Amino acid sequence: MKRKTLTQFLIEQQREAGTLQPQLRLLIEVVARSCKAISHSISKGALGGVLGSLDSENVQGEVQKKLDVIANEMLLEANEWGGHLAAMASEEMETIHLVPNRYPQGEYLLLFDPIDGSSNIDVDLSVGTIFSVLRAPARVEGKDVVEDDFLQKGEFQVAAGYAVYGPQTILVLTLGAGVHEFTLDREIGSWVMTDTDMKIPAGKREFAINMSNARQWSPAVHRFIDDRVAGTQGVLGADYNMRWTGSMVADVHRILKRGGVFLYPRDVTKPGKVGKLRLMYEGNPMAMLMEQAGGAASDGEERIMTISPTALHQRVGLIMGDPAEVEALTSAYRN
Ligand code: AHM
Ligand code: MG
Repeated sequence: MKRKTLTQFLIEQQREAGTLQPQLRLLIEVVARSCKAISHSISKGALGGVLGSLDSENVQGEVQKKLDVIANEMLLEANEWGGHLAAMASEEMETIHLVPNRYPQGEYLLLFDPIDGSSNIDVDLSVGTIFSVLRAPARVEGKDVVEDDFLQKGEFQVAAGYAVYGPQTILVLTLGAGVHEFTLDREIGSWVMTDTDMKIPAGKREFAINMSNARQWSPAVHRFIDDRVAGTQGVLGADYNMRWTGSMVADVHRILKRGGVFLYPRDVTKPGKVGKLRLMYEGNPMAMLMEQAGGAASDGEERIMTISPTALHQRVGLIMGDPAEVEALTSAYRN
């Protein structure tokens, strides 16, 4: 069977399904091409001089890895000139990056985490790139884009996806009608479709959480995890497995392929009870993918996709994956 490339898939969506705007098609192609270049840089490792940290910190006060900055630059440069974007925002930049005046302005806004799980880079474990696409309301009205234009609920995303740089380099994408997977064929340099209409397998007993944060959990999360750790000796009467990679992209990809639930719950010892992960370029795109794959995503009380954002880098509690598991925990939060 001849497999479809990402380009063929996108052209089909544009021509036959009529569901994909040309600018959005170009945007996805350019992001995918950037992910290819990022994958290439990562795979060179020490030989390419790309490992290690810089002296700088990002807006979240986290030490930047060299690759955080390299990947951020690659995404900015590749996306500036095509005429498909009005502005970009990233985990690595304090404020938004407007497309320079010398280039045409497009209708879309792009948000990304250039390297997610960057603590894994230097030890050769999986990392990834996460992205989210919104419409630029200001462009439609002929105005300049400002940061507030980005503060849209996740349900307004028109596309979302991630690349995972693991044993294989894989791109997972949704345009709002199913989730599709493409594997990078390095010999021909193309993204080739390897899975389509992905659905999270139901009822798989596997959870992902950083157990070392237990002191920061709410009683509901404690109960949820205690029940699963008790296994056959507890109320659930079945054993559960745990996996934690330290890269959300890798954990989410595993959940899409073989089920389970991911948790980075709110830290109840912090004022405002915030989580670690960021809503706009981590929570929202992953929530859209999860829901498109038949899963669910919640902060414990509310669907991630309906949270009204108040800041570009706002943090959020995140519980996502198998809808039955998400419901089991959110109902515990309610009680
Ligand atoms: P990053 O975007 O700065 O790499 O941080 C996000 C990562 C997620 O990929 C992962 O789930 C989490 O941080 C791991 O956190 P921890 O160090 O608590 O295990
Ligand atoms: Mg991240």
